[in-house]
Amino acid sequence: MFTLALCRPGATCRLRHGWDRCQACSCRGFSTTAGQGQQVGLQEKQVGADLEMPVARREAETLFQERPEPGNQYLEDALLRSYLEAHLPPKVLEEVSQELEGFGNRLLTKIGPLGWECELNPPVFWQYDAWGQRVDHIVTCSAWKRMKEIAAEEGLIAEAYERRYSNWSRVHQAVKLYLFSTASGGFNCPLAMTDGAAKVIESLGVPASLRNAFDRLTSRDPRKFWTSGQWMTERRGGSDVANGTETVARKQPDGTYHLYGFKWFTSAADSDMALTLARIEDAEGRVKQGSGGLSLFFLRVRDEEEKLNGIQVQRLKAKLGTRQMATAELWLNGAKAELISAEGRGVASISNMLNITRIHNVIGAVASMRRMISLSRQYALKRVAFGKLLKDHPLHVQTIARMEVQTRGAFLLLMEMARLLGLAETNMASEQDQLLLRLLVPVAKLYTGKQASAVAIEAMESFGGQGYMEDTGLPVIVRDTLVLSIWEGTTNVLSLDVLRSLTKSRGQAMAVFFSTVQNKLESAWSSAELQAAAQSVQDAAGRLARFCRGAASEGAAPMELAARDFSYSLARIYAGALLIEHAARPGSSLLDVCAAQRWCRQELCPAAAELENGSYSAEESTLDGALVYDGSPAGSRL
Ligand code: UCC
Repeated sequence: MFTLALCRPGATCRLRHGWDRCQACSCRGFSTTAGQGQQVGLQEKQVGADLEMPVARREAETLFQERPEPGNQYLEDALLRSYLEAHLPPKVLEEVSQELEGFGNRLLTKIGPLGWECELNPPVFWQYDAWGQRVDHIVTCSAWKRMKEIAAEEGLIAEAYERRYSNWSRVHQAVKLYLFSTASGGFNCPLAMTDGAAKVIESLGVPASLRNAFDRLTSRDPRKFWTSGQWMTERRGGSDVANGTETVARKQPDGTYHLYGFKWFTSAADSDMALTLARIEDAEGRVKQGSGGLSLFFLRVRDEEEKLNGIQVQRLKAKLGTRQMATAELWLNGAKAELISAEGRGVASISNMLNITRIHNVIGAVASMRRMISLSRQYALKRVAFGKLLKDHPLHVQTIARMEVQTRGAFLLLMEMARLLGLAETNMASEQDQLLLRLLVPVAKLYTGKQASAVAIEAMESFGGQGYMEDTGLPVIVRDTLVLSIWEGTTNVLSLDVLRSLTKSRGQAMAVFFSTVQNKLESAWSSAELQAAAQSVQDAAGRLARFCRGAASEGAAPMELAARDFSYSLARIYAGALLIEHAARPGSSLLDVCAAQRWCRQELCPAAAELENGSYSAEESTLDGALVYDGSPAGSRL
């Protein structure tokens, strides 16, 4: 329902602009929002005045609504600040908070507008120059280039490798990336891979031949800073890398290799270097198939004269989202590369990169959720419907509150991974910590990827039709969020990775999981407010333990069918324990307690619930097939 009112002179207009665009308008218009503290009654008087305008004139006026205007993201994020206060040593907290406040201001005033510019000026591909020469030039906008400089200046990668805050450096870096993510104009993607490449090189002990690359990937100097690609996907396999990779590597007399093949998706194709997989040919030109035939290579994308290194760009991908960032199809036609893993250990080596980019994926997911909720919450303070502000409609507020609970659980999962990674990188992690981290990365990636899509779409809906309008910037966040459950491993592929991590640890990872959950609940048992929530988590953990024992006796097939529900159970139980732990700390807020209680009211162990429903039986699986293929003679299984 619209109320009609005069637009304030000088009020901002969102037409053809993002949230932070034009200051030029001073028009009369239809207002459907009330400024903070503004009374609806005043608007109604104005309605009368507007109605006296000639109808034709009124129709020509601008629709005017006040935009939601979140402020400094760091200062406005109560959960983030309380997490840092609870965990960081006081001296580190003081320094980090100061830096984050400044960064929050820079995001608001400088980086956010640049991010929007990246969206408005996506990369373009020039295959030929005016004179018919093939140039394969990916042209990016000046804002994108500036983002790269800012990433270096802010130490968005360097922070993790300098370790100036010892084991807390990863938490610090994760928080900066989280704040940066939705303002970054897609630059969070190359940063994820840059971090992953630095991690791989560091885990190799930074060999002399890779020293220059490592120093550049982790540099704070914008003139030196490099970004990296991660070229894993080929036409026959995005998920099934082991069987889908066709690229071959031919050894050269100088010990380097030339790569020949076709990379089907290469994100941030304007990067300076890449890590990629290929099969080494033997003297007879044969290659070994499967995972054991894959090795990991380092290559520069261009040489010192900016000429492509035996690479041809076939085209840029037409994507649903992340359009600010160039994703390309690349022919490798003799690209000079260096072997950096043991032969046949390519997948295991690149998994160091994968685990980092998966953590970045979680960062992106939590950041999107947080951003969408901030905008939605702000809007609810201004938008009037049915005679009152949205914030005064309990159903609307309940919807935002449910998103908030989801976001809080996801945020604490993220911080937990960053904390464990920080311990691992400063030799302070126990074997148990490392097993837990290996397990939590795919769990958090798959769970938050799905949550983020759901929350982003729900939050978009909270703006009504406005949420669907391109120039509000909201659809951009939604589009860019939808990829998070796909790239870096889909939900099902990651569910299987969860099983891989359990099998590899011979069940130890589960034991660590259960004991850690128990420890986190410890402080809640004496709290009248949190006892029931803690009991729910404990019960769910008990059901999951029984589920595991049953699955162990039944073999791999039912476990594969249960993999997704099983992973969701791990995520919900662990996030529940984290929320409770956070709420049970001295000085916690009512909201911390309330979020923990509400999280724990959902089904925390869907694997056990689905097992009780018979979902993983052989009959159900046959029926699944029938449901999908019934009526299709080619596919029918009955
Ligand atoms: O590149 C992409 C987009 C880039 C954009 C990045 C931006 C993201 C951040 C965004 C910010 C907002 S997308 C392409 C990504 N591709 C994938 O994620 C691949 C998905 N597929 C898988 O993850 C599969 O599970 C594979 C490829 C890992 C399966 O390979 P294999 O060879 O069949 O698997 P195996 O044989 O089980 O594992 C081989 C070895 C084993 O070690 P060993 O031999 O010692 O037992 C495994 O334990 O690799 C080890 N391994 C791992 N180790 C496999 N996965 C892992 C892991 N995650 N961690 C540790």
